[in-house]
Amino acid sequence: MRIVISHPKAANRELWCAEMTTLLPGATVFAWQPGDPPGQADYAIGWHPGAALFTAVSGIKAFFSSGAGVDHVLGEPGYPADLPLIRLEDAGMARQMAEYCIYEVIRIYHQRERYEQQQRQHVWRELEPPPRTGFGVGVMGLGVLGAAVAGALSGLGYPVRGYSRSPREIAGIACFSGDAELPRFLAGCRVLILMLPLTAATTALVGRDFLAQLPAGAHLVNVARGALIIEDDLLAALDSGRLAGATLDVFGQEPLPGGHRFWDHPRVRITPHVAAITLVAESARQVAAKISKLELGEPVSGLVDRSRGY
Ligand code: NDP
Ligand code: OXD
Repeated sequence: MRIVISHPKAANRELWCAEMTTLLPGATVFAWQPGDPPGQADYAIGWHPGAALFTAVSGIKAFFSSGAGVDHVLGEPGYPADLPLIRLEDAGMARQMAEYCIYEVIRIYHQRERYEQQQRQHVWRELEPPPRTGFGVGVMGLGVLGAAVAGALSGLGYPVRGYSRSPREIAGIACFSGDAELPRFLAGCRVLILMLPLTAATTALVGRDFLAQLPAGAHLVNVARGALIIEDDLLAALDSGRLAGATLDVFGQEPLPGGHRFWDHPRVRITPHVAAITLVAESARQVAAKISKLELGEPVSGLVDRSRGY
């Protein structure tokens, strides 16, 4: 069996090659990047595969995304229409996501930014905490990662509400779904965490009308994909103070250009797409187990439905 690794970062290519060689000792694992000679492989693993991979390397039976999202693959017009696409499911990302979101929610609930401001001004003043029961935290997207984030926040006693495409039932979470329930969901979110995949239905979902349905003074946390948001509309809501803050891990253009207004906006907190990074050793174990199943003709989970886009 031959496995090709295609990743824009050389260090990741090397790591994936080493891990997969150890896990599947009978396989020949090799890295490929544009400009390399053509070859043959049974499976491909990677991030942002260019169209060239699929013309240069023949025989690929399935492509494994080295991330949870698959927009980097489906946005590639050269990706063969009938090639099965399998994504990472958790693989150590759920805990990272939960920690990232808990950290943000706790900072917001406990008004840490205001205390930091007071410290700079040498002000000793106790601030009234908002009533916990009214501090609704919304998680939009209740999949593998969203459900983990919602569960972790609920475990800390925050009143958590979740939103998904199809109806869900999760103990302790008020679940909403579908277009008709979106206004009611948004109206109860003092903090809204975006955990949706980027698809045709979610692109530019978060615009002026959407943001206007959040309570005044709400915070937005985007750990999903930048293109979910219409940036000018978000900036307008932040400029006016209607939205109290935004924590952004992902952006329409990454790296975020140096001159972008987000960088210096007093209500924006930025991290460079690190909310949940791919842990290669753990991810490789998941992919190797799935390849072994496919070789036995068994079904695997994490198969992307191309018509839904996730
Ligand atoms: P899943 O596919 O497991 O879950 C997706 C969830 O979104 C499901 O609950 C689904 O609904 C819901 N959903 C999809 N489309 C819509 C829609 N149009 N309206 C409402 N709900 C919708 O994904 P994961 O939880 O594994 O990952 C989520 C995303 O997180 C990834 O796609 C990726 O973009 C991002 N990510 C970001 C990282 C970072 O470091 N910033 C790291 C890893 C992932 P339903 O339940 O009905 O199917
Ligand atoms: C992912 C990501 O989708 O890192 O895994 O964004």
